[in-house]
Amino acid sequence: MKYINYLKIGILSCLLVGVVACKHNEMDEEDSVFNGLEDSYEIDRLNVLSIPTHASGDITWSINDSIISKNSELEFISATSTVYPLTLKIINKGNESIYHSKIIVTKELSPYSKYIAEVLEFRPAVGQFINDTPLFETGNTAADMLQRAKKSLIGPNSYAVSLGGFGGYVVFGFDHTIPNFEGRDFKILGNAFFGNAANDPRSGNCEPGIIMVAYDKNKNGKPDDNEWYEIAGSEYFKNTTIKNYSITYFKPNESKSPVPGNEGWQIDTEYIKWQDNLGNNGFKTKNIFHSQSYYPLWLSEASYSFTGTRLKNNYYDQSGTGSYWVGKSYEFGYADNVPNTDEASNIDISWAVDRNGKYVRLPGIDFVKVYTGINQEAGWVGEVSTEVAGAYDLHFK
Ligand SMILES: [Ca+2]
Ligand SMILES: [Ca+2]
Ligand SMILES: [Ca+2]
Repeated sequence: MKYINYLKIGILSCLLVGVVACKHNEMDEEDSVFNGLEDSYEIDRLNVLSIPTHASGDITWSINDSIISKNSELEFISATSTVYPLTLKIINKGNESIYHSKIIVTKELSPYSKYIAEVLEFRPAVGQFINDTPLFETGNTAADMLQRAKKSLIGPNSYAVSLGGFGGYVVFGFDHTIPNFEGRDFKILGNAFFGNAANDPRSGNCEPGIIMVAYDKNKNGKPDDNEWYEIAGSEYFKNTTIKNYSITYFKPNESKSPVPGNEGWQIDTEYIKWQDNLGNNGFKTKNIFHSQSYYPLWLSEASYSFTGTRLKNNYYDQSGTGSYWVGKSYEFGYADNVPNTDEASNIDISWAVDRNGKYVRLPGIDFVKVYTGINQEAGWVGEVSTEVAGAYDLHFK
């Protein structure tokens, strides 16, 4: 009996200790005392330094006389290696506390590249340049095709990969964080050009792709699902733009009898079946200019799908006879939408929005995804398909 009593008391006191410890932790989190800054912080240039304080109240981070943040966690990035004097002021319940430190920004040991450093995913939709740009050879796997995309896109001498029709995408990254400074921050290269005979001077071969950006906030070297944001281009808030548009493409039977159309360029008007989440379906046409399969031959699936933001069709038949199709460029915020020399091919990270369309303030970005934003066949010109031919950091020196 005695033994059992002791045991009971033992358990009871453990429980009490547990409850007290638990209470204590809750108090710590609610009224956590900020213990001040380190004497100094060190970070390579073009990397984000995060200094969380968990402090509440009116918080001001400044360098000399410039306020750089009002958040409880400072996220700081510099393009140059230098030392910054850092001041943190916290006003809480009438008490003002001031902390001083410095940020030592060092230069990276092996030099960074301003261009794409890594391609993480390459998954094009169907299209007339699929299996061609980049080239598919018998036996190639998805991994081989990713390798081809890397060869095309990494570094300064990059060239185009085609993303096919709506949804087809590529994901790439940089070897440093592209900082979100004042104005536009990075450029995506494409093969768009304006047509000499186009009535609208900013029309021609313009095939806008949606741009998404990821800031590697948890610093694990990967773009996690909750780190992606869409760049809200000029069409984002318009009611002609369809969010969460989904499309499925079905693998064609390449040996079936073709259904030629009335136009001489139409080899098979019932070539690749597609359906979307709005109840529409149809076929992609095979044309005389491209005879290879338009379905990625490295995919074994009988169908595959994409979801994203769909822009209003931008191509129209200017001639009225089907001979001259032109694509109208959108004002800003898309890939392969204007010539590479045009300011509209430059992107501001401040245009990033979350899933609810609310602007987010990112210190910089590490990864970019581009996908074709149009689901349209432009006569003999074929499907509207975004090409990506490289990208670079506009701030990099
Ligand atoms: Ca910016
Ligand atoms: Ca991450
Ligand atoms: Ca293009």
